[in-house]
Amino acid sequence: MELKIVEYPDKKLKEKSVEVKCFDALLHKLLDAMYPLMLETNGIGLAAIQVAHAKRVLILNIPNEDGEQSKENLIEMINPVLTKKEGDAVYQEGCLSVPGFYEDVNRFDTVCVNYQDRHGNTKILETDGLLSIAIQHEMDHLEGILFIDKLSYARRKKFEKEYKRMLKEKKENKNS
Ligand code: QAP
Ligand code: CO
Repeated sequence: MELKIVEYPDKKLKEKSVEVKCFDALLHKLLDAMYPLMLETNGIGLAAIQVAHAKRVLILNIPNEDGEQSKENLIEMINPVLTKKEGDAVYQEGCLSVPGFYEDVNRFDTVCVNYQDRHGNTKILETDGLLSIAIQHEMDHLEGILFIDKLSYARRKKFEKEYKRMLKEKKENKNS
């Protein structure tokens, strides 16, 4: 399966993803193609809408103490639902769909998430720290929400200015 990352300001990223009902080979193919792409692009989390598939699917792979990612730590979540959100956390986030921009975002500290694995088995995970932030970030993608949508008016303005400049520079590099 040939996948590529959809980047802001592509309107595709605003789409609401739909529930997965078929835990079939096609779903497995999508998941299997998302993981290597996420590693190649230096991501720790990726939602299916970021590769133009509007399904309630996301993957997470938090690096270990040595900063290394491994398939053993890969989490695949289908149809995730938050059942608990507690405390406050601020984390400087980035996104593969908004390359080169990072900003502080307010999140919950601890979450409990119910989801299904690739076979349709129900799972429950309660977590905090980076994994909790990543889950909240990726679940926002399923609703068509980006981390830049959660910034204050002033910070959003700063983003638009910086990002436009970045896109312009990219274009100029291409044309020269
Ligand atoms: C979401 O984000 C996330 O700008 C995953 O040039 C963010 O993997 C989870 C990335 C913060 C937890 C905390 C971003 C790679 C990767 C870039 C990512 C870039 C290259 C972002
Ligand atoms: Co993202």
